[in-house]
Amino acid sequence: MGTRPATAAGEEYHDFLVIGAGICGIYQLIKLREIGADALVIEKNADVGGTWFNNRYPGCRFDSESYTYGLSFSDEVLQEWDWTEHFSPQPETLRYLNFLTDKFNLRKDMQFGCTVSSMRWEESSRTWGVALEDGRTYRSRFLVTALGLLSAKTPPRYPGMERFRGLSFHTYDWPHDPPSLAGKRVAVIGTGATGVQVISAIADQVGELYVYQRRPNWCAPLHNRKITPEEMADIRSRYDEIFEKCAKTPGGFVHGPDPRSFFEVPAEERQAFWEHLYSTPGFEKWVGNFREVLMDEHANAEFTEFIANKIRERVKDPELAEKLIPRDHGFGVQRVPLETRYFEAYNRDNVHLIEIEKTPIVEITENGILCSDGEREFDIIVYATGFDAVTGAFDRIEITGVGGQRLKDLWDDDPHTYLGVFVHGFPNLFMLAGPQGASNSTNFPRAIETGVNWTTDLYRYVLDHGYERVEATLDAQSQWADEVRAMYSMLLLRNAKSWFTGYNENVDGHNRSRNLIYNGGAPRYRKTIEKVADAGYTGVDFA
Ligand code: NA7
Repeated sequence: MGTRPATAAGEEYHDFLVIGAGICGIYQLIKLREIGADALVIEKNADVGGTWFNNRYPGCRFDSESYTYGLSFSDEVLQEWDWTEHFSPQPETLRYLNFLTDKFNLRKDMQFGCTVSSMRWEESSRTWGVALEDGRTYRSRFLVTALGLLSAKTPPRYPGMERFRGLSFHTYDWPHDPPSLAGKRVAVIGTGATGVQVISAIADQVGELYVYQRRPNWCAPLHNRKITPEEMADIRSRYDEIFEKCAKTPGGFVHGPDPRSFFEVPAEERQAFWEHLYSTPGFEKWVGNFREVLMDEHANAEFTEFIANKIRERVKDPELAEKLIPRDHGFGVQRVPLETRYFEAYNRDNVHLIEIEKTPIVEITENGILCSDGEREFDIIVYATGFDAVTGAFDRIEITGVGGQRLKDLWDDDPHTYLGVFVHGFPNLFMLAGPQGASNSTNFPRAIETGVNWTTDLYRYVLDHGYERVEATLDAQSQWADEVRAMYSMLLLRNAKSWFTGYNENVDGHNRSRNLIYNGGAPRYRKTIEKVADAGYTGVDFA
């Protein structure tokens, strides 16, 4: 790296500063070391793990196959690590990330307890100044964000929440020393992927469980099971094949769309196919379905009815079953929560459903929750109300670029990026899980590996040429925004009120759709970024 820029007293300098020590930051540090770069990772938590460090609620686990979630870059790691369940539970995933960290001795280039409050571009030195909440400061030539897609929790904004005398927390903050649930009166607000996992896991542990449901979700069975040693040996022998399959599917999973057209397959055969899908593990029923299910209203309606009937079969009380069936959106246009006996939980006497669209929550009281039909008392209230997805983690930091432009203001209307990696006006800032990138719509680590390999090649190119300033052009960014917008328009999810469209009523200004994610699929994204690199990084200016 060229000359070291001047730093203020007490300021720590590194050529690369990576923010976040989740799977993304971990992999980026490994790759930065490979190219001999001077890099430091700073992380707000007390240790590595990101999502898997924070989310410790009961039932928290992968919805993607464990062996497709692990990083593929090291044969040694693949050979050494054993997954014990097809869909790994949180403690095991956190152990995996610690295993990686220890194996590559990463902690020596990581600092914990670093909550970043601001990141400011300084044009005169072509560096970034980063300040922490506790006053510590850093300076770097290049800044890499690995902030996570779902790391900015959004509790609801009910009056009186601070008054509640029992225990209450967002699922992201489930206490590391978990509270006893035995015999407790527990409320869970929210029925997204998180709420569904919590509800299923605790229904038989608590005294009484009240589920406060705003809108039901289309859930489908996970079909998790243990991985036997023989199965693990088989998986190990097939890793190349598994990762190759993931590389070819739009979602980066082992599941790819059925090659047949919905319209070519006779109705009876479709039903038989769906019965089969419903019995298979993981996201097969979502992303292994006919493509038209996610693109065509008629095809979507038919599969949606198939799933509604499954709910009717599984929930004993027919009236209750109808309440658990979504009415405002079809299957798969929002993130599909995968579940283990979720619907059966409602057959238990101690589980009760409160439809808050019919009897809205008025306030949280000292003793519980007051709805329009009266108050219920609780020992524990769990807010499973989701996240300010993708941009939330950026918005919580004061990020200023060229001429003092605030990133939050720039993205206020809609996020703008080039390839999900760059933002014009914010030189030397590389986003590993930024808006409009492929990681947010696919199996995260698969996309991260692609993205980090690509950015690492870019860093090498920059270092080899002695460049000190890298910035995407406005033109390239506008074209990318158009492409992202066009892809939304092809999918039924464009109309959904979910984090896929950046919709979140708990955040000012986010109760509308935004073009947050890249929906073109992993292979197409990979092809695009490879083409950009092969052509000498089109759309990027170097100085
Ligand atoms: P989600 O999927 O955004 O779900 C949030 C849930 O909380 C959903 O059921 C919401 O109802 C409900 N919600 C949100 N705000 C409120 C308020 N104010 N009152 C009542 N209910 C509310 O987040 P998750 O944490 O479940 O999942 C996030 C991702 O984590 C998931 O996609 C996986 O990738 C892992 P709504 O449906 O909006 O009516």
